[in-house]
Amino acid sequence: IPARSRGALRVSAVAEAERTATSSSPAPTGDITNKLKYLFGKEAAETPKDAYHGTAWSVRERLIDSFDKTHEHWKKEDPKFIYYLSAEFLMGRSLTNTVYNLGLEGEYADALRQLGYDMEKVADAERDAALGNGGLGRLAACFLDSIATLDLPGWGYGIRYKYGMFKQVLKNGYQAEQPDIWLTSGNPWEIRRDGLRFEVGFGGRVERKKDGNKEVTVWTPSEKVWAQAYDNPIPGFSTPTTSNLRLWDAQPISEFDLGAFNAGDYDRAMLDRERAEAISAVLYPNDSTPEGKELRLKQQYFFVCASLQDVLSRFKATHGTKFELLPDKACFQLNDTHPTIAVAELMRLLVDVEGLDWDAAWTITTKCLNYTNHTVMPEALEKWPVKVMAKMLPRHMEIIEVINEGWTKWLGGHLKELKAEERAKRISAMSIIHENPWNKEEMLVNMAYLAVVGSSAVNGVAAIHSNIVKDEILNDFYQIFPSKFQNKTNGVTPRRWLAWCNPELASLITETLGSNEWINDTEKLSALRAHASDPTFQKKWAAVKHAKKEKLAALIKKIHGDSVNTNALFDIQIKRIHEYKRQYLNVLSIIWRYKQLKKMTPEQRKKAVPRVCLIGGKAASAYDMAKRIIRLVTAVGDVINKDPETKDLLSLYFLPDYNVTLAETIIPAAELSQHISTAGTEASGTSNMKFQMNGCLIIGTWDGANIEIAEETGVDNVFVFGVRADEINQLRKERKNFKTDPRWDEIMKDIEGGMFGDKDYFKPLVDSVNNMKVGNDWFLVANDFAAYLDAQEEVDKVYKDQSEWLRRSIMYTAGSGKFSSDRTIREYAEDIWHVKPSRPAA
Ligand code: 475
Repeated sequence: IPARSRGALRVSAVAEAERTATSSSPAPTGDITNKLKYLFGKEAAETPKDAYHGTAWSVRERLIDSFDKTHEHWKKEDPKFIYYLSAEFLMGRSLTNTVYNLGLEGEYADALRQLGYDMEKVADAERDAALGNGGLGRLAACFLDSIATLDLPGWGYGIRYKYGMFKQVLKNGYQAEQPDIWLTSGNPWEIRRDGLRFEVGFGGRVERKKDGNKEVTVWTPSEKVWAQAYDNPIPGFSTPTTSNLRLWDAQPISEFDLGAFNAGDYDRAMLDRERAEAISAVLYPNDSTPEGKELRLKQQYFFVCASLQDVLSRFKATHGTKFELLPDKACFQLNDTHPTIAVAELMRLLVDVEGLDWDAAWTITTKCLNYTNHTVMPEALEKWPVKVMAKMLPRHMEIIEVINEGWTKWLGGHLKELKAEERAKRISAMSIIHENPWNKEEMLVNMAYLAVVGSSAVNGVAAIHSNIVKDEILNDFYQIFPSKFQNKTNGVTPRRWLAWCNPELASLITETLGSNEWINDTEKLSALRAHASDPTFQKKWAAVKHAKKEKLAALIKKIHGDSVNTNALFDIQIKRIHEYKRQYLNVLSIIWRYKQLKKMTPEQRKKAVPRVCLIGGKAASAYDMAKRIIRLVTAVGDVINKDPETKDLLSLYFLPDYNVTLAETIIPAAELSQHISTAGTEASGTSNMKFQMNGCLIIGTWDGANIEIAEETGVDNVFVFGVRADEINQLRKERKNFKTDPRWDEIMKDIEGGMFGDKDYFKPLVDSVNNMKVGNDWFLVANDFAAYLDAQEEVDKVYKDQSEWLRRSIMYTAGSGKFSSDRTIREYAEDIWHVKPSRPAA
């Protein structure tokens, strides 16, 4: 019996047997070959890719059956729906997840075996759907898994980018970007909904007209495109519910200008098509910094407009024009400010198109919308120039002006106790439309302010972050509407991030706990605590980790051609490259470690803890400093990996093109993971939760969800170091008095002196942290350096005591119950959305 069919999957295997007994679906083997023959013109699966295509198109039909049943059920029941509006969904691969969530793994694994294939190899032929940058996009994907698994009526809405997150390659150690062409072989996981499309307009003019005695506003856009719907079914686990991610593709209204073509103007003939298709062509590759480009606003409005029209048209089909019922039937979660134009668009649809009066429309709008903030980076708070907005969305700009007038007037009344001058100051500070502080000529629309004013609830994504949102970022608003502000600590799906990516550990857990119920109820993992110090259990636990390390080592060998020491501590930092995430701090400590090893005698070296350090992540293409950090990693790696004296004791590899699939191999193999952002800068982090679930120890700052992870795991089990969030402001002010550590000075000299080559290229990096004048070393790398080295020393000490290390490792998994996205979604459903489960019959 293959490992995957045992243990962890026992319960679903039973469900599967029951399902096959009653199912009318064809036997997978024949179906897979049929799909290959009739869809791909192939007589047999000659390659894993063929086998993947046949399998995926076969599984797709099961998925559609389940999708249809769910949606028939919901149509009949008419429950309240949650719509998750997000510019990004970082889904990764679908085959394994679908097969496992639907409980079909045994059936398809057997079928593939008969065809001479192994499921894992076949799954490997799938390309990632990388329609997101990082944290916020992957969170949206985890949320969809939980929404379906909890039977909550809900959909995701987003953009069907033709090119997702760029592919990162290394050229001589520098990042280079290549387009992500992911749709070329067709996408079995989507259904194009023929005829389901909405018009989306841009630009043009706004006029008042008389309709009887009523004055109506008519917007005549100068440019129009179709938003064409593509549905991506989202299977829940261990439930008949299959929910939906509806993505919009931009298409031209007129196929092609035959007149222009006939006149010989071929370029003009294609112009409309190109302009339209550009809207959903590319994902902006920025994480935590907004892209102030017009096309970005166009993308945002495009998907919001189509999604709202879609929801309203379904609402009208059942409830006609009783829009006062809308808040009982639909609510929207704005994933960061990217979909915030929804505030103005819902107003436009209700007032201009449906004819509601302004106040009624405003009540409905604010009841339906909620906003999540995902970042504290001040530069990331989106602001659109009024000029840009007025040109592209003239009616929306007017609506925002009216909203702002109403809001500031209301605020004036609310603050009437204040002295006139103070009151004026407060109002101007909270105005949705305000001056650009860097350019007094320019007026800006502050999207976060619009989101707060237009929403019922506003939340941060970890306890500390929600406090920062209340006390700093949106403090003015918090003072006015304290009850709007909430915390919803992030979570990750335990299906993809433990059960499916680490079936060996999942089996061990299921065997130990006596059932696999933990997959739906991660609080049950806490029962592992009783086994944490049991040597027999520890041995089994260690064996799983070792097997996963071997697998990762094989991948490193494939990428870099080197064999790494699998008895070494696997030390990992994977996330977007950003100064605030401080990959730089990590590299500096690796340099220090290397220098120490070099000084040791052979005897001393025998006592050193060997480490394999891995760093992965993409730098936004225009983020120069982040690219220099990547180069520093590869340059340091080039030196130390070639040193025969130390290479078994220390190696450093950059893993290119970090993505969801790579994470699924890296995380189960990790023993130590790094979450070392400057305190107060990482809103939450979610990979920290994935590592924790997989029994990986954490070295981290008192930041984001690290804090809650430490509380659940036992603070003493976590390597916490560095300054706290409340010290940051003071420390930044005192930069010039800061005395750097002598070890730091030495390393800075090494880099400047060219120990790793490329010294000119690294100079800005050194300068950014090494000139202790006001404003420099903004992320306090130098400040935390000594404490970080101490914490790393503590890591070595504990690693030498393997039974203590393993005890902690087990305590991590045992303490991870809180960080299932099922918990997070339940909280959203109860506290914000007020949606209830509605499960179709099996
Ligand atoms: C946080 N992305 C993590 C995660 O809550 C947190 C911003 C602008 C434009 C495009 N993308 C963004 C983010 O701000 C983002 O992903 N933020 C991340 O959200 C989920 O766990 O700490 O950095």
